[in-house]
Amino acid sequence: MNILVTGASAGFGEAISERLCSEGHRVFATARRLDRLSALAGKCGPQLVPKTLDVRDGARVAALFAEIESEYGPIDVLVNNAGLALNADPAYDVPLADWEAMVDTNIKGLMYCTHAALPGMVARNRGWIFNLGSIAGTYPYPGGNVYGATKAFVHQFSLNLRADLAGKQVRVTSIEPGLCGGTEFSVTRFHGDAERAARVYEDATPLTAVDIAHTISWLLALPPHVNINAIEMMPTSQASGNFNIVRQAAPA
Ligand code: NDP
Ligand code: 8X3
Repeated sequence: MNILVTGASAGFGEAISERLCSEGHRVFATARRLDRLSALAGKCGPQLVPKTLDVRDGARVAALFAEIESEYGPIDVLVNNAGLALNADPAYDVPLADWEAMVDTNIKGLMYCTHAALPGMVARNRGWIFNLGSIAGTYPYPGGNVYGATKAFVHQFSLNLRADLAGKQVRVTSIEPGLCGGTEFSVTRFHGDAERAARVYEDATPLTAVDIAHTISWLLALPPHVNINAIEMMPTSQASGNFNIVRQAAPA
């Protein structure tokens, strides 16, 4: 199959691309850092086709999808993985630019890629879109503010797509992991503070990018009449917690 993965230069996207190449698919590995995609191509061989893409650029998304389809044929599977969290401070302390970057990437970028791929999938009555959501889209936590809200969008958008696609062979799955280490996610979130990022995973045995790649590979093996709407994944070291109660004097 022809599979396009966004955010393939690191973390989940890199592991997903590598895994799907090893299973015989042609993978269009996209991200902004071409040097990292080229290194991945060196590892995976000619089945991995690196392409530069900033998902925030809607015109470039449309042009790249059209270019790939005319050269290689239709995209059968889209993995909307590119995304980021910026900042874990309380909402009232976060620069607006961080919120905008998350909305532009996690919501608008995912929307542009879906808009470019979906009509062809419907016309061919064949396709699968995987969207990377997060447990942050379901469970609020301090500092989750706009990041969690963008992932709530991913969850609901995925379900709404299926509502429009009922009866068609176009599948949509929202993959919603919890704590997952070994990627650039937390370093990006903490604006390059690697020590603080490492503390997030200390003694926790988090999920890994390979676990996410394994899940997509397993889903792809399901029979054609099965659509998994959403998958919530956590390491065994994590579970949903209690509501927060701040014990203090009653407000005046
Ligand atoms: P990483 O930071 O390791 O990788 C993010 C990828 O997204 C990189 O390849 C980066 O590439 C790409 N990217 C970022 N911005 C853009 C952009 N504007 N255009 C194109 N590509 C972009 O993160 P993870 O692999 O950990 O996360 C992947 C996805 O999974 C994200 O959507 C994240 O929100 C979600 N997720 C992560 C969890 C975790 O704990 N790690 C848990 C739950 C969900 P480049 O910089 O080269 O463009
Ligand atoms: C990443 C998981 O819990 O850091 O989406 O928000 S979490």
